[in-house]
Amino acid sequence: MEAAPCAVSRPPSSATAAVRKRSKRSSSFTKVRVTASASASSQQSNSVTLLDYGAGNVRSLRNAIRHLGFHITDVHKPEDILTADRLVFPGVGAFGAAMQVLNQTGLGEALRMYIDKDKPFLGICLGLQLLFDSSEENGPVKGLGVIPGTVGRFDSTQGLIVPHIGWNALQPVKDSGILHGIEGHHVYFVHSYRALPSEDNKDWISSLCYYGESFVSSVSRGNVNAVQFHPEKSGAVGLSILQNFLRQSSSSSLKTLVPGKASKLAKRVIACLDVRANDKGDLVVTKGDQYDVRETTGDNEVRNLGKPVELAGQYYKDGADEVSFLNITGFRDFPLGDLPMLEVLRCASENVFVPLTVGGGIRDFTDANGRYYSSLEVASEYFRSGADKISIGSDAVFAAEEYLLTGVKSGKTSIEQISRVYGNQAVVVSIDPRRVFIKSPDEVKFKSVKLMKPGPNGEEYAWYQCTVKGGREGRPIGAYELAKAVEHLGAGEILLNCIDCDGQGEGYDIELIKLVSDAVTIPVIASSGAGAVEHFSEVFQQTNASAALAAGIFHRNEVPIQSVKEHLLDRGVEVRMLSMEKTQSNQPEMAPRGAAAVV
Ligand code: 1PR
Repeated sequence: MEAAPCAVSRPPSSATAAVRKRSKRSSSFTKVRVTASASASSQQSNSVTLLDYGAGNVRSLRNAIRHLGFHITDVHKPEDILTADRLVFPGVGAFGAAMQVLNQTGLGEALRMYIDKDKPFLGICLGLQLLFDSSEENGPVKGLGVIPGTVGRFDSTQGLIVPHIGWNALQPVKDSGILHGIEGHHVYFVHSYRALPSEDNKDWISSLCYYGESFVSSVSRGNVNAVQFHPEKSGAVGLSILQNFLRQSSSSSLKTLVPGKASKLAKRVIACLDVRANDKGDLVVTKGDQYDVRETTGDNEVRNLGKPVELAGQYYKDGADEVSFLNITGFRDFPLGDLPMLEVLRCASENVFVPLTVGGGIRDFTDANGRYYSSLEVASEYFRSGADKISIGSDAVFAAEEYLLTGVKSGKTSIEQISRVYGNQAVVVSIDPRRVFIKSPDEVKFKSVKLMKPGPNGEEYAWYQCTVKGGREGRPIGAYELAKAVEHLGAGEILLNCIDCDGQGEGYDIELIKLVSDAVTIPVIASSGAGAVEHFSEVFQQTNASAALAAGIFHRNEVPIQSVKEHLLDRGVEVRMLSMEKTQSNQPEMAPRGAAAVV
């Protein structure tokens, strides 16, 4: 079913209705005997069949396919696979759970038959891994057995940051139609498991990618293709790959990109939108000074810097590698009652083809009618609305405190619940620390740093006290301790803010970012304080941050995202640049608007 047109307004339905409306697709498959004599296809030429077994968010992929002018037909039973003209299989969730669904419903057998017949197929992410013999993820678990080899986890024992999240470069090893011209361009990966190249599977491999080792980033044989990265989240480059598959282009009509210079995992530049309702009840993008978002003059209104969907679209076109939405009053409102926020996400995801993160209010909740919602249900609603990752703030602090107190993983915290179902790469923990100056590290039990610049009373050290509820309440835990605890609980990434630096434009808190990014082996996003392009190179050159997030300078149009990236390139920091499609004028290919623009 096509989505209703986007308009962010207060919908009439209640939160409960929104939760009830959730798709039950995962349980709707019935086991049907698969025969090779399934009826001939009646698909239209602009129709693509999507195998979504209901284990996670494939909204972005649906949006990308529709954006390219194609109509989606969903698979409900194994025969739908056999009658497909072209099939896209975006594997989501864990390998074992996916294989269980495929085996129980007969879809796995149908998939094997479809692939055997060499019909047009595109597997994405887990959709590539499932083609292999087996996976070590919670296993070993047997896969579809189409490609020889075992899928294993990246090795983080030597300090490699896992999950592998971000924009990395492909090294094509053979000419595969859909990857035409991809060499030198970045595409977006997010995964902890990978398949390795071997003698047995070398005929399948169409490209490799380097991350600590060379792993299989795409396979291709005849009409069967699969990619480890996410084309639907890889901006214009990814859309051109999808389009090459969907159009089943002859080699003469394949999209060609101007050669890029990508060679390795890029540092990411993230635009952040702090969102809340203003005093009139409209959802606006706001921005604080040390978390105070009210104007200091007049009626002390909530600072209004624009409309969330519009700004997200603009930042995508400007080259942001990710866009984050933080619902900054989510801690006091029930997020599923905040339907405009879900609507913002739904609308933004229709035109933004880079990853979207959303945070604010993710926790277990009991509403006024006594209905209990788990944090997993809250997060699921965000994923269904278009989020690729969710970000947990206050609730992660309480979870970490509990874990450090008991030393036991209860399995019930929001981090554990959500990462178990969606994978740890989908769970970001947002930390809101405030600097506390001390004269000696012995004054506190928390890890402190020696300051480059002494505190107001000559203090030489500081520790970083975590806060909850948007900085309103300090907690007895430091940023270092919290980061390590949430990594153990299953967080896949850390968004590291700093209340002291927020909105000040004087640069990131290098001491804090170094402290945390040296302590964990999951990616750390540096946040708070960017005011000039030099602040970005400083944070990447002096710390292990994988990404740098900024808000104020982008909202106030002080520095365009492209200038940040050009500066970083100039300083030898690898970043993703907007791709150029080979046209007569060689204009940069921005986000294509509808199929006509990209044909
Ligand atoms: O606690 O799970 O409900 O999540 C609430 C989320 O909202 C947290 O991620 C928290 O960081 C965020 N938040 C709460 N209150 C505020 C506030 O500003 N009053 N915003 C807030 C946090 C910090 C950054 C900001 C950077 C960059 N904003 O997101 O965008 O500091 O700004 P800059 O480049 O202008 O310096 P929960």
